[in-house]
Amino acid sequence: MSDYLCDMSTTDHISADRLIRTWVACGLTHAVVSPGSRNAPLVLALASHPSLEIVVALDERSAAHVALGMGLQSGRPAVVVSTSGTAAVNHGPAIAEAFYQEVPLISVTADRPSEKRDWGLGQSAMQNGLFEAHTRWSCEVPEHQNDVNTLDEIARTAWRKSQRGPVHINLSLDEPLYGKSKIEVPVLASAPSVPHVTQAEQMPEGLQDIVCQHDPRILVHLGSVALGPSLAKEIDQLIDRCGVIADVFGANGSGAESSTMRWMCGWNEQASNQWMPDAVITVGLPPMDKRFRSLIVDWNIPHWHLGWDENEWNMFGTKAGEWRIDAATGLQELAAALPAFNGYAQRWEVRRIQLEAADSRSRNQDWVDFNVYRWLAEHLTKADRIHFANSTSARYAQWFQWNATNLRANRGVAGIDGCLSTAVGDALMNPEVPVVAISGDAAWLYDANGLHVHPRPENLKIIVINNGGGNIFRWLKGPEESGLLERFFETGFAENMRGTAEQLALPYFVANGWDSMEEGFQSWANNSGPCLLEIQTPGEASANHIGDHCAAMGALLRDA
Ligand SMILES: Cc1ncc(C[n+]2csc(CCOP(=O)(O)OP(=O)(O)O)c2C)c(N)n1
Ligand SMILES: [Mg+2]
Repeated sequence: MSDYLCDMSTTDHISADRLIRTWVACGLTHAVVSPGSRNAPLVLALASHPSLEIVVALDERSAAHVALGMGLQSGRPAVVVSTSGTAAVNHGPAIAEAFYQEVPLISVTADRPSEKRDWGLGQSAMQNGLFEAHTRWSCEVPEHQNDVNTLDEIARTAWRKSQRGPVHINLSLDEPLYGKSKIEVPVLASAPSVPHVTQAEQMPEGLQDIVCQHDPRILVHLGSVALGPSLAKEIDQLIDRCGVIADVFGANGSGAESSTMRWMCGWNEQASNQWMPDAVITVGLPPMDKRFRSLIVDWNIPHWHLGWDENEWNMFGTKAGEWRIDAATGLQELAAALPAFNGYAQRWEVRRIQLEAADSRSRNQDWVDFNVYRWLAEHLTKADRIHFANSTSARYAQWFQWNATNLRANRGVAGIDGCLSTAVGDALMNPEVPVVAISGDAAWLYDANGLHVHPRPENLKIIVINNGGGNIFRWLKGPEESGLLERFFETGFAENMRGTAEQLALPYFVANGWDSMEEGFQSWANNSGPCLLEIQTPGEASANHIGDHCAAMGALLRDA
């Protein structure tokens, strides 16, 4: 980027102005601000850049998730700015999520001058180092820090470190907060370049030894991958060469099995012995399904993780090493190193075909969540991106083929607290493509604040599956056995979402059976702006159905 000149009037707080201007020079295009006074200098500084898209979000928890959503597709950080006190603390959930998903994000929290922090003033909290555990880098900038070189260095470091996840800057700002000055000086001789250049590694030796064996038994698990395009092409190259399970949040559209839950239908000890590989290679986030993870733990086989990720998880307790390489390139190299025909891979392919046959033979037309998601997968043809909220939505997503370029879910920490806001950020960052958010009722109620934003994304549509609370708690044995399922776990909070939709001025459509589904969906699909389709389903029947369906598939597979 060439020299950057700013001749608008900006804040007279040099630190706020300088940080923002350096980030603009680095390539900042989007910022999210929440109302407050302490952060006014940052807001004035942002507003002095006409090229910036600035979104105002009421709720800081949503604001930070919106910024996370903006970083998803672009791989560039958005800056999210809050005032002091609990406002700042509310950036926490999105920071934790961005940390584990490794999504770029810059959080700037305004603070009181350090000498006044223990005066017991209103709206103050311990903000210094607040997010240290979940940031790639954090920094305290005192109110008297006016040295432009130091500020440039801080801004550049933040920008560079944020390529791998969130950074946090706690910026002290003293009153008066609303003063302006006109600045007409060149900001930077040249914009800082912050490429992340690291040498890709060769395949680790121990893994090479296994790959080079006669007919190796290798299992690749691709989990959720937040950034970049779908890895479907790379996964498809592996299907004939090893066993592959590929999460739709990493490789939507691949021919590999995506649901570990489906893959384990009818599972027993004999199957476990039969399918045990010599090594497991993971890419992206860990498997979603606890049962599948336990299976790999029980297998007790060497595990390599492929990718640049910083998390370095020992997912199964048998970590043999990391293969530090770009995920797409690593998968291609793995495919090239494996023989073109592999007996173990063939058995996987046979199993996948059997699974599909058993799955379709076990289906019926009951009005339950499983069939609703299936119907949506078949009918949602105009979405470029689909965001699934956590809980059963993210799990049903794995069962079906979705007609979209990318599927997303906040699988870093798997919270229900920012799923919609993340989709809002993605939609705002990419106004030219249709974005759909599919959420459970609790996740929707939790995060509807994500729509208290200006401007609102015109390209986002929402579907809420209202099954009367957290249906996932009916998938587990514990809540039911405790006798406390409905009161403390499932806890449905709203009969319907009409009121929430009205409050948010969202056109509202509802379906509560197959008769109303077609019409509700078409009205929703034909509505030109943001709107909500609520699909009301029976919770108990939906939970029973998925259990029965897996059992029916299991019986068919055992007979196969
Ligand atoms: C912030 C946060 N709080 C609590 C949880 C635990 N939790 C997981 S799923 C869930 C219920 C989700 O219900 P809903 O959105 O209706 O989805 P469903 O299970 O019905 O698909 C809860 C409370 C969580 N994941 N994140
Ligand atoms: Mg629900």
